[in-house]
Amino acid sequence: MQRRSILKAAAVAAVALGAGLSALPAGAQDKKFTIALIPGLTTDAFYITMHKGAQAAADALGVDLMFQGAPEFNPTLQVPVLDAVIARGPDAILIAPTDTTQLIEPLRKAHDAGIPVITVDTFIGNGQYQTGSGEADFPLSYIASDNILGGRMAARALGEAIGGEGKVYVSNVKPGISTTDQREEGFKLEMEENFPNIEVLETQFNENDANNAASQLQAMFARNSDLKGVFGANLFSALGAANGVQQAGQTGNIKVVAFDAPTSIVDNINSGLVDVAIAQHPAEIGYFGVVSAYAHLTGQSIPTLIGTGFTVIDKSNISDPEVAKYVYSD
Ligand code: T6T
Repeated sequence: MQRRSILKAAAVAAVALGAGLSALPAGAQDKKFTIALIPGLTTDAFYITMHKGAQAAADALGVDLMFQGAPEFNPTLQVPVLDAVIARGPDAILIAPTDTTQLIEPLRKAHDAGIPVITVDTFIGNGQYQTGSGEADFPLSYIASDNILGGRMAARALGEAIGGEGKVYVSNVKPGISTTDQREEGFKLEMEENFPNIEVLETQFNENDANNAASQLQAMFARNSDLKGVFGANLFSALGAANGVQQAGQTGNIKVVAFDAPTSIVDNINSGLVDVAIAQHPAEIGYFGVVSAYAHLTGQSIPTLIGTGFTVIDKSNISDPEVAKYVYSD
């Protein structure tokens, strides 16, 4: 290995290990790379936090980071943003695809143009990349939470909160989103396997609109006066479901387990409206997204899958700074 490659490899490894390296060794980088990050939508605390993590890695590596996205979580709005980014010719694209199938062909254009693609948070196809199948396996890596596990964790928290029996449902965004589909799948599997006395009612899809989620909660309660709990499968689903519980005057009677941890959900934990929040680590996703793209661009091989962690937040630990640091940035 040439001396320069060794220096580059060392720099990437040091950053990946969080060694706090702020500048690369002289001459370690010949070209200033531009990496684009396309979130699911721009105004969501989850992606705002991911952007911060990505920026931290970009600053450490001397990379230009471009953050461009749509105002809603919607493939019809995301594809033109992607096309515009491809036209600007970045060195790599990190993207949270808003649909498992509708983003395949638009992303293939980037791949065909020689722009490496890494998906963050969500995946396309079945999320198994570089398998040689040719079926949407062209992204280099998928960097995200384990969403099946997260759904199982939510089911355990809700199952325990309601004492192992009664009716619950999942407030979800819409089918076709890898993350929220998997959370629902994990939630249902866990309920089926370990909570035989809990009935999971039909999922309510809110199109990522908290107002819809709130109205649906009230309609579900009107039809099921013995409703015991709800799992909000992402930030807007959880916020809306919690608001619905409050509007129905059922705080504490209908338990809420939230996926994601914006400050508003933390307020709801403090007030007793939400029992548990499963915080993802979006800053980690953004950080390792940029580090992985950089590693690839400088000739290193990268893992096809990088799993990031969760922090379970409830009233008992929310004031611990080691837990509070996982609350998302607004
Ligand atoms: O839950 C996150 C993200 O993981 C999901 O893919 C879409 O919704 C969020 O951005 C929260 O709003």
